[in-house]
Amino acid sequence: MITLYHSTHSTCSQKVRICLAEKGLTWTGHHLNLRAFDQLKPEFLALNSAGLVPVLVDGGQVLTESRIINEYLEDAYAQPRLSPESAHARARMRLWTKYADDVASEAVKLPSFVKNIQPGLQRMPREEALATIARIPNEHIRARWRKAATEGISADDLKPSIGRLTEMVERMDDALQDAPWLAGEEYSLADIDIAPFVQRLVRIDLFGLVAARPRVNDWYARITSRPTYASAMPPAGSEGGSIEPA
Ligand SMILES: N[C@@H](CCC(=O)N[C@@H](CS)C(=O)NCC(=O)O)C(=O)O
Repeated sequence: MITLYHSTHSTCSQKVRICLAEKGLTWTGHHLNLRAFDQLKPEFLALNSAGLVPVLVDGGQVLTESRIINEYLEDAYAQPRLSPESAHARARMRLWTKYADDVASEAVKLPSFVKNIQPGLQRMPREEALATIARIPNEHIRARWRKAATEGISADDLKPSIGRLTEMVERMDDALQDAPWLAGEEYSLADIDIAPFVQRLVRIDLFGLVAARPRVNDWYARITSRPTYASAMPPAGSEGGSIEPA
């Protein structure tokens, strides 16, 4: 039995839900409200001491890190295949999944916080918010929440994120020059792992980066029209509904 601890609007959870849907796997979900700090509850920290979603439990084994979870699903449930056949294309796929993990995931955080978290957080009693934030295990993540709760994330703070997201779309545009999917001829984990960050551009008012690039726009239209994608993702632009960090 597969159990997923996740959050509707968390991009990292979305990567895993798309992969589960593509594999046709059934799973039981435990939804965490990240804005209400469900991720800091002892029962969740017992599963992932980092206090981050997603967490996947399969056959009693606990897995964290969305990229690793998707690689695990690909290894454990081989069909339908979500890795290209050729070794070169597989390497390209892994460069994209690493990029999604290292760069794209981090780049959407601050703009997402400004839209989704900061306003509500600043309405909370300051002492209460800071006391909860002090329990966040990771120093870097704790600092982000603290800044949002206190002086706030400024337009200047967002500039590096916007630069990285622009670079993400440019890299996609380059990759899609010669092939329909990011790793080449075949749809793969590369497309799955990057898709939630592209969809997030809608919510953070940066979708113009995609709209201005016909190849990326076409990729987005193809990926979002897959029934598996629709089943795993909230509708484009709905991220304001149930508010989560990233
Ligand atoms: N590298 C991790 C990152 C996980 C992560 O950042 N999760 C976010 C949601 S996308 C989270 O749980 N945030 C909780 C918080 O900021 O306290 C992965 O890919 O799984």
